[in-house]
Amino acid sequence: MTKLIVLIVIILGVIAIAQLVRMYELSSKLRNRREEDIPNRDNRLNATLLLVFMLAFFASVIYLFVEYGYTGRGEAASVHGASTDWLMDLNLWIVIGVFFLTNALLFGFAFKYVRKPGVKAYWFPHDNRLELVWTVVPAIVLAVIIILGLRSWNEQTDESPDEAIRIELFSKQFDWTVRMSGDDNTLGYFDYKLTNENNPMALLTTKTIQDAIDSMEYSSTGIHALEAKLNNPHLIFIPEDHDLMVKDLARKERMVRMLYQLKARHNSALDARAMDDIVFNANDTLFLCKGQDYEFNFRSKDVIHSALMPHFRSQMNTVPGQTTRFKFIPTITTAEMRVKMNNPKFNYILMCNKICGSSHYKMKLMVVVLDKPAYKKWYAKVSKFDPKAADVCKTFRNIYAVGKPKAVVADSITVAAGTSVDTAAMATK
Ligand SMILES: [Cu+2]
Repeated sequence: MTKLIVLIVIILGVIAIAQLVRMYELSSKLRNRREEDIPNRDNRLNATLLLVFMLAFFASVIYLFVEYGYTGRGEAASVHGASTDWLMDLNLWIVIGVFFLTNALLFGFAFKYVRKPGVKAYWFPHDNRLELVWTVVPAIVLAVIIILGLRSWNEQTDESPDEAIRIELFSKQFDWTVRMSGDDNTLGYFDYKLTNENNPMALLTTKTIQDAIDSMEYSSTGIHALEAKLNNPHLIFIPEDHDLMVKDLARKERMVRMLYQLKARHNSALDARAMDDIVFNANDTLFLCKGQDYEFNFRSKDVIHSALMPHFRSQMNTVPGQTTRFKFIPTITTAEMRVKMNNPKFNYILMCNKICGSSHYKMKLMVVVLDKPAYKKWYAKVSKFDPKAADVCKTFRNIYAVGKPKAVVADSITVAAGTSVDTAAMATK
């Protein structure tokens, strides 16, 4: 009912305005005046109203700055975040200056140069000096902004120092998985061809290659099963199904040849790099240490995602088939930030910032920054092999070395010393 009344009011309003315009036209005709002749009074009124609008516009912008802070970002929680903020502030101050200047000129000129009777407008077609000024000044300003921005981008995506902790953030529809590089601080290699349910991150070791070959050859949908089915004289297939099976078989045979090549080239001494990696459950928390250098490596299994950590002012696309990276040093622990924000429930967050599918909104990860002692305690707990530990549900070692934790650690050390030991194979013997 109210909607109907509102609609009627709007329609009547439009009719009333149309009638007013019509009346104005008729009265102009009666007074023998052409429609395009605008009285001076109207011109002056419009000029004054433009000036009033400018003042109201400026006042509202200033009010918003005062009321909400001029960025609304809050404090940056990383060293790189602080430098990014500095750059953002610089940009913002330039924009604010240009905003006030151009709008003052626009409305000020409209007011100052209002049409006056008897004054003819000055014909001003071209001026080289003016052209030069409004080309060169913005060019210099933009160059400065771009050079500074590029410098800070290079800094944040450049190679990290050796002491930086390497962490991989693995994205897929729709979750994040954290892989820490472990005690050797080297992330183990991976190869997409090794992806299966036991090895969702496709980590590359002697054992995972063999597992992938075995599953390709001997699983219930593997090459041998397919061949047996196709060659079974007692089975009759619909031609379409038969074609599909032949295609599937050809694909799997191609794949297994690539896996055998991978196996032949693989250096088992490198297994240890992957064996000490700590892989958390998908959507488990990312723990960081205050004041520590971090290098994040990003990977995607399916589509392009984007890792946004707003409080650290970091964002990086995760691209299938390519590792991307950035680095930062956290400077404020979660506990400190809670005090600063006066919010005991505050938590840092990592969110996907690319619309990557139907459950994109769910793709986030909690981030916790601890101080050094607390972090050390936490790390000692997660890096120690314990298949039953509730907070490390599924480290890589847990999957591939259940029951033989000590052997793995010992073998890793031997490997590090230079002897070639097949740690993965030993671990599961
Ligand atoms: Cu996503």
